[in-house]
Amino acid sequence: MTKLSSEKIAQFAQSLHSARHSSKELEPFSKTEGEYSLEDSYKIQKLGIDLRLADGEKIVGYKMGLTSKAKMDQMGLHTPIYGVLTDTMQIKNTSEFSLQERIHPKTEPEIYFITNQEISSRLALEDVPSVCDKIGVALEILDSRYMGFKYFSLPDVIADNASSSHFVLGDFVTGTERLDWPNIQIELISDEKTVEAALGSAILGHPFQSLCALVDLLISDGKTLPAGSIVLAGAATTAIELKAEQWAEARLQGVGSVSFHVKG
Ligand code: OOG
Ligand code: MG
Repeated sequence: MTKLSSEKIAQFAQSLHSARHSSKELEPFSKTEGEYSLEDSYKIQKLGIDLRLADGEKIVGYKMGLTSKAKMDQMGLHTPIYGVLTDTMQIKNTSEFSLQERIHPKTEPEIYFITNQEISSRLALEDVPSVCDKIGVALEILDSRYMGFKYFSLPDVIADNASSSHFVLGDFVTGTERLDWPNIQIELISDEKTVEAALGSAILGHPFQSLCALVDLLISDGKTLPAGSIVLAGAATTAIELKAEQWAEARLQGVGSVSFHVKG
């Protein structure tokens, strides 16, 4: 396995940042450099986020990725990962999303959490409701900076901030409301037709497990999860490509819905 120099790490972070701004696809680094470590890939991700912070963006939370079998199989990668969410990635519920300046965007249904306190130690599943003000339904818009949105290794996708582009938060319940989360139905709807559906248990056996897994990953990196963080649990179904004039919607049984309209 190649150990990347700090110059290479900075260069990759800059290439991904420029690719996002210019909507140009890159060769995955593992194709040109060979295998590199997860540790190096999170360093690239962090430098990429530092570039966004230098542009005036603010961190608002995290996204978990590859937390369901459907997503793992779609991407051919089988380990949960995380990425960082910033304020400029958020778009309003029911608003327009332009395809201009994107590479090959997709959307997928998500469950989100908003934390009500800093979390600095391991979290048990049953403690999740008490540390969340809101648990709701979201749509994530993904856009990989790599060729054809495919053929990448796990470090490549981590370096690319887990293919994040934008996200939309929709209806929610308060953390204290009791719902049968593993048996809740999640649907992805395109132009009023259900195109993907799954149960909450598709996400690591229980959607709350995703928040626990994020906390574990952050703690092992010496970080904590701040109060007020938005966390996306990872999609329970595969993602679909966006097309001009499409209405994309996600529905979470007993919770509500979220949508956006695609402009060409
Ligand atoms: C990686 C991001 C995965 C999810 O919800 O599983 C993700 C990708 O699909 O390119 O966001
Ligand atoms: Mg996702």
